Amino acid sequence: MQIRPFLSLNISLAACLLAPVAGAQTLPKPLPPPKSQDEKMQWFRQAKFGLFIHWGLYCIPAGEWKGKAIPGIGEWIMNRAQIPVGEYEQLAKQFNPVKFNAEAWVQMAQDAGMKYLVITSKHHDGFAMYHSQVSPYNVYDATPFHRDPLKELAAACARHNIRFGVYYSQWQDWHEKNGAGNTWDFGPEDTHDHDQYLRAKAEPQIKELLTGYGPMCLIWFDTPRTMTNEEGLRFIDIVHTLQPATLIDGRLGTKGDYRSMGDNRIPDSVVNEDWEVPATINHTWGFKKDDTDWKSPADITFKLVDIVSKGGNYLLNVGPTSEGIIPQASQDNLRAVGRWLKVNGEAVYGAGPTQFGDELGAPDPRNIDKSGKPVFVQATNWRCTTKPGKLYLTIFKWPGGSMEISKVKGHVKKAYILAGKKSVKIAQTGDTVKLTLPAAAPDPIASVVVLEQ
Ligand code: H79
Repeated sequence: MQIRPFLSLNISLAACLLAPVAGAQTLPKPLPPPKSQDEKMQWFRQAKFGLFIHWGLYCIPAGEWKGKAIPGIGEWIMNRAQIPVGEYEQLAKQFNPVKFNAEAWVQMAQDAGMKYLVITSKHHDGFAMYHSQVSPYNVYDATPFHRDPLKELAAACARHNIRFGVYYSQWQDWHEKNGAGNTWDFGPEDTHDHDQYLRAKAEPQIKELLTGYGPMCLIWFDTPRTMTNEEGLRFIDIVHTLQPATLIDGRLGTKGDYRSMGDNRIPDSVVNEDWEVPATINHTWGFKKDDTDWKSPADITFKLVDIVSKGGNYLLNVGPTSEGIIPQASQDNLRAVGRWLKVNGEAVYGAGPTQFGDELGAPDPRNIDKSGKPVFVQATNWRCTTKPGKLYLTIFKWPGGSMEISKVKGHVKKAYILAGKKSVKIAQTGDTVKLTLPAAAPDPIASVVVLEQ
């Protein structure tokens, strides 16, 4: 019959339009192998700002166990409260985040001006947040939710042109007797057969993630501890075989594609290699109900521009609740950063580090730390980011009237305020450029002055 192809086409079209809800998700094919390391890193160097998401069973206790507040980061509650596997597992039966909406999360990332998204596929607690065939201890098989949120997020990211990646804790696994970290159930670490764990769970799960979720922009490994170089290379081999374009972070226990700084550790000065800093928006990664100390839009914007001016990327975390909601304050603050980026993003995306350095701060010789080194005192007036022929001065503390920049390399032809392209008068003497500025700051968060050379 002639009509059949039309019918099936219409059905698949309808399925595609209804895709935001659970069920069949359309995912693009993985990317072709990059021709060089530069080509492989290209998107990462452009992106600069990513959304980290820590979501797992720990969002249910949300920092409290049996009526007691458990100090420290929320996703560590199983460890900090020494919860036996048999008890912690019971949380899965309660996990039913009916308000989860992949489309809404990805829309928020886009509104915030973020270009990639990295979500916990399995944290140290061992619970897979996707439909794994390797272990039934996963969100699809062990919970009443019975959906695969990673598949829904990967599809939403593809629709919004946001790159999708996963966090995977490859060494610690507090649910398995051979995983690292759980000594309260499984005894001392030297009785765990870590290599067996890698072969039986971590490696097969990484293979699943690289085959069922479309293009994986990166895998964010964490806490390699005593992992060997040889064990790290086995993961690299899997990634290179299945998705050669996927980046590997700096915490695999062997060399990755870029350097990962410590959690919330922004370096004091320029680091001349590809790097990223993972950071919290309050003081926890996984949701904690009593942590409401949110970083403000101005603070996040400063940290973003500061990081870009030092050559890095900012992977900023949110911790959704057990209902599937990203806390409203996180959403509001991120969207405010996004509004700033809509106007000033040219100074951030694809921008290189400062050509100065003195504006970053200086060590204080009168203040010596425990290791005998002078403590670095950060300056916060302005930052510089660069593109060929352009210097972007993002000014956080508006000087009012005028500003002098010294050690400028080369001749500055013209200057203007990025928002509205309003021209700024310049006078250059040698390597010093004097800018005549409006008395009041054009933007309450920060204003960008562009110097063209
Ligand atoms: O996923 C996030 C953290 O859970 C993870 N890395 C980021 C991205 C991470 N794993 N380990 N660490 C960070 C270092 C953890 C240190 C501590 Fe603790 C956890 C300090 C307090 C709780 C371990 C347990 C050391 C003291 C108690």
